[in-house]
Amino acid sequence: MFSLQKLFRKYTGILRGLKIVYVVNNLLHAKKLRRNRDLYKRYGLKKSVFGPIGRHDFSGSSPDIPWLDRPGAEAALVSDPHFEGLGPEMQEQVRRFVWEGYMILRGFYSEEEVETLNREVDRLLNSGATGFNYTRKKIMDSHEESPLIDAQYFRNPRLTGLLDLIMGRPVVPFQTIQFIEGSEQRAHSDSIHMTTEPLGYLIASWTALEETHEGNGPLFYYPGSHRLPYITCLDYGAGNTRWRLGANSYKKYEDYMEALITSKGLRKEYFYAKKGDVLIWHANLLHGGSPIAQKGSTRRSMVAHYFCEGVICYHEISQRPALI
Ligand SMILES: O=C(O)CCC(=O)C(=O)O
Repeated sequence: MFSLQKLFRKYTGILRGLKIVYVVNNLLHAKKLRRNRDLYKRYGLKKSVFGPIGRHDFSGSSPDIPWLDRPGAEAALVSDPHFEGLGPEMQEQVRRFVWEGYMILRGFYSEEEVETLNREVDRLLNSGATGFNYTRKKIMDSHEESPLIDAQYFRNPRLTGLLDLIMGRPVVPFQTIQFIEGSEQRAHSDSIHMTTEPLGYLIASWTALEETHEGNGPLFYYPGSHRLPYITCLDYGAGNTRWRLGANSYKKYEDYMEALITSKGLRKEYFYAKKGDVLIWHANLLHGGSPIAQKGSTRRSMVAHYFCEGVICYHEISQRPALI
């Protein structure tokens, strides 16, 4: 069962567009998905927990908004006892998250911690315990093969404690992605990939495992873009039908976002990071990876995504429930 999941990670063919394939996979993971029954009931969703799910299943917008996205968020933040306990530098970063949708933690991991992680990823790759998925860029969920990655980086309590504070509820570690070279991914928000109902209950951390510079495809983001409306398949004409995902749905999404960025005149910033720096971004912050200008250069990094407790988690692009 588990190896089927692994096989599909590398597969790029026609099956990826058929909703029934995901339903079969959902049934193979019935135990995980049964837990969603109470959540579906709570949010008034009258459908099987094993079937496809998408934004179209929810009517209107939920009144439940993450606390740092609400009007008056900064005032609420500064009067929170947990915020008071942070040092001035961290406080400034958390305020930045409210207004700009990201925060930067310089030197969060030491040089030694970074090298330990790099060695561990190499060990997993060399032994065949892990490998690249169908994108040929991403190594998915290496924490499942490595207690070290799981405990010291993915579930690092210094990090998850901070994420709990930012989200206003406990986070649920969902997935990790290791990169050896830059992703060269066009601008997107994570919310199209990992969606929640109510919206906004996802957060990501990005850790530099190598210095980034103009040549090796640095991460970029658009400060403040998290305050734009959430874009879903309903907005860009994904072309999904009852049985199939729309052809080139993701490409259509990327084109739509590019046009949106131009029409809004959004300002692009680059994250020039040193080893061990961490960037945390909001579910709706537009970001991506720059083209690799120096061909062959590496840009080792690790991304981790966290959902929150008590919300429905799914994948808007592939219209399937998240397997947590
Ligand atoms: O590391 C990168 O270049 C981008 C990663 C990314 O966009 C993501 O994981 O959502």
